[in-house]
Amino acid sequence: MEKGTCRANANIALVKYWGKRDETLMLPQNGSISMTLDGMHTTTTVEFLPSLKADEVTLNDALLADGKEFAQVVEHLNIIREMAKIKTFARVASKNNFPTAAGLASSASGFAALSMAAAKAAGLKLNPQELSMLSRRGSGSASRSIHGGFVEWKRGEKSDGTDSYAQQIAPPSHWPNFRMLTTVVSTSEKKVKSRAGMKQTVETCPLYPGWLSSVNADLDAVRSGIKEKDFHKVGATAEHNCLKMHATMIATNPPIIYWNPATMEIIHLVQVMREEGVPVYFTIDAGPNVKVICQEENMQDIEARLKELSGVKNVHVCKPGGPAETLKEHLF
Ligand code: 2P0
Repeated sequence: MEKGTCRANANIALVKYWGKRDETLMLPQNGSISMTLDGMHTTTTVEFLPSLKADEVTLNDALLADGKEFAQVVEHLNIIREMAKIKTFARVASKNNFPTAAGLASSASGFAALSMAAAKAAGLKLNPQELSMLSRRGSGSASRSIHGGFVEWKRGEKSDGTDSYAQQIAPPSHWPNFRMLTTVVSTSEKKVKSRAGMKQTVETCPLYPGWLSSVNADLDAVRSGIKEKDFHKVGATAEHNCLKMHATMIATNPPIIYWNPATMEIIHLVQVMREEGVPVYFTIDAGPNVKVICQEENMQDIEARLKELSGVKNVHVCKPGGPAETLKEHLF
């Protein structure tokens, strides 16, 4: 069998995925919309080798020993082996080009690259819709990293998940001056992982029904805002959507508070800049790092103002990026 090597970019949600309706099939309670990030990617090579006695996985050149990460990769390879009707173990090498501490979720780019590379190595011919559904099984947000530009992951209605996959809303060329500045305020590992945090929210948060009943309006606004290139509509809706998600986290029992003082400093600065007339908004995922949303013409000033804050360790500038792709050069 041949080797498969693929590369997928990370993504940041403008309308968030928060909560599952099926934890095995990784089906979401609500749809979500993201921007794929240019140049923040994972590259993965997979080869199924009859000589192996077990799967062998390296991440950033370090062998993954038994542990949660290794188990998740093996579980995902099992899904692909079942689809391809093979029993062969695989060698997997995966590398992120962004620092793991950059405040970006590597599970989205990681499971998209792994799905595409392993499907290719197993001889499966999957279309983007099937690849998105396969990536979803590894990590929900990975379903969106198959596509470039602005992407919507449909909630779907069916219990077998066959209608829950991501589709492109617009390619990167549609809105090339859209920018996402990822500010790093903390590099320590978060106490509550997204998977556990969303489960606890669904199970214990009295505000969660409010989240669900308002998210479709946010999806409509961000989807049409992207099509119309209405920066204010997209930014304001994304910011409000993120605050609603964090409100559900905070009102969960026990509470999950991902923010730290530097997070608040950035939120305040964004509000001050907006009062000064600068079109700028923020979004925050399951952690303290803030992603600042702006357009290229205001980017340099905003970046400089962010770097003046004592709590900001680093700022990474991202444009809309391309889809997951197959590479000819392998990692081994
Ligand atoms: C998102 N997050 O839409 C949301 C916003 C975090 C906050 O997708 O359990 O790593 O693997 O499906 O995809 C992070 O959750 O969770 C995430 P699993 P995932 O980007």
